[in-house]
Amino acid sequence: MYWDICRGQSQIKIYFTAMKIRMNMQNKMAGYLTYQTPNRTVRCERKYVPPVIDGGWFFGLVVESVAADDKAERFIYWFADYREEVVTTVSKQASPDREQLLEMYERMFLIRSVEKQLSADFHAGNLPGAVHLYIGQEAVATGVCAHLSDDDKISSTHRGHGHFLAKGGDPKSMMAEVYGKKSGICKGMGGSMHVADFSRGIIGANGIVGAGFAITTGAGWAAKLDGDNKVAVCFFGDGAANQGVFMESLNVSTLWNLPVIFVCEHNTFSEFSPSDTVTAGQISDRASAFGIPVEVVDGNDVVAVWRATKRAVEHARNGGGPSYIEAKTYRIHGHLEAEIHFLGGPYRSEEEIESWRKKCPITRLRNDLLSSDTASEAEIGDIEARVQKQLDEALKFAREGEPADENLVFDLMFVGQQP
Ligand SMILES: Cc1ncc(C[n+]2csc(CCOP(=O)(O)OP(=O)(O)O)c2C)c(N)n1
Ligand SMILES: [Mg+2]
Repeated sequence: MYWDICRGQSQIKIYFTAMKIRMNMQNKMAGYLTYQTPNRTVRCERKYVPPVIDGGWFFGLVVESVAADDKAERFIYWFADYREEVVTTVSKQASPDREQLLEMYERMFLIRSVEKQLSADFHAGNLPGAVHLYIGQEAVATGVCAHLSDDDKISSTHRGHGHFLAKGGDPKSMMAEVYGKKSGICKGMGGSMHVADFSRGIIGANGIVGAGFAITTGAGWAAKLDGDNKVAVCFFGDGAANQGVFMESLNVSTLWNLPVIFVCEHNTFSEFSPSDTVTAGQISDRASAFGIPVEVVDGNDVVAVWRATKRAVEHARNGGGPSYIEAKTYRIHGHLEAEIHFLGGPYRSEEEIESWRKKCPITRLRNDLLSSDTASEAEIGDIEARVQKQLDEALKFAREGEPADENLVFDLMFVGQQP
C-alpha cells in the first residue's frame, strides 16, 4: 500500500493494491467518505474518516474507481485497521532535492529538444528510416532513470530516444545513429529503433513489441546471480502488455525474486488503436495478481514517477523482488513521424491532443520550480542554453559523420554468411 502526496500537500493519492481499489484523498472532502461502485454511491459518517493529519489538515476520502469490491463495511473496517501505518507512511514521503529537480528538468528538456530536431529533420527528408517520438512522455524515463547508475540495466521499446538519453546516453552518438552514421552508437547499423549502449546499462531499444520483457528478466537474473544489488528496468507500452511474455516475465521474476521493475508507459494508444479497443481490464491488475508492489502514477508528473521508482528500486535493492509501475501519459506526436503520409485520416481528435499538451511534464516542472522559488528564470534559462549548445554539437556531429559501412552487416549481423 502506497501513499503519494502531491505537491502543495492538498491531495493524497492512495493505491490499495491488496483491495484493487484506487482512491483520491482531498482535504475538501473532510467529514465524510464517498464510496463509489459502478452501481451506487455510499456516503459514510465522519467517524469513519481516518485521522490522517498533515500540516494540520484533516483529509477525507473519495473513491475514484473500484475494481471488485462492493462492500462498504469491509472497506471501512479494512481501512481502519491500517490507520497507524497510513499516518507513518505519509510522514515519511521522500522528495527530490533542488539539484535532483534541476537535473531532471535538464534531462527532460534535452529529450524534448533532441526529438523536436529529429521531427524537423524527418519531415525535411533528412532522416533514413522510421522515428517514433517520445514527446509528452519525458517524465517517465527521467523520473525512473534518476535512481539508476550505469550498472543498472534498462531495456527500451521502439520509442527509445527518451530512455537512452535519460539513462545518460550520449546525445551525439545517439543522433549519429539515428542519422545512420558510422560514428553512431551502433555504428549506424541499428538506427532509431535499436539505440543501445552497454557501458551505460542501456541494453537496447527494440522494434519487436514486448521483446524487452524477457531480456530484462534475464538481466534481473544476472544481477541476482552477481549479488551486487543492481536492478533491471523494463520500459514497455500498454500495447506490449498484451504479449504473453509479459505474464511469463512477471511469473519468473516473482518466483525467483528478481530485482526487476516493470514500467508500463500507458499512453492510451497502441499504434492507431485506442487502448480500450485492444486491452481488456486494467493492466495493473495483471501485475497485482502476482502479489508484487503495484503503483499507478501520473506519468506527466516527474516527481510522482520519481517517488514511485524510489520505492520500487529500494524494494529491489533490498532483496524484495520485482515491482510494477504504471505511468499514465500520452504521446503528443503520431505513432511514428511518417504516419501522415499513409494514414487515411486522423484517429484522435485535436481537442484530445491539445488537452494533453496542456499537461506537458516539462512546462509543469518549470512552473513548479518557479512558483516554489526553487529556481529562478535565469537559472532555468542557463539550463536551456546549455541543452541548446549540446544539441547544436550533436546535430553537427550527426550531420557531418560518414555514412554507415554496409559491409558491417557481415561482421555484426550475418556473421559467416557472406554470399
Ligand atoms: C511483435 C510485434 N507486433 C507488432 C508490431 C507492430 N507494432 C509496432 S508498435 C506497436 C504498438 C505498440 O503499442 P505500445 O506498446 O502501447 O507502445 P506505444 O507505441 O504506444 O509507445 C505495434 C503493434 C511489432 N513491432 N512487433
Ligand atoms: Mg501505447
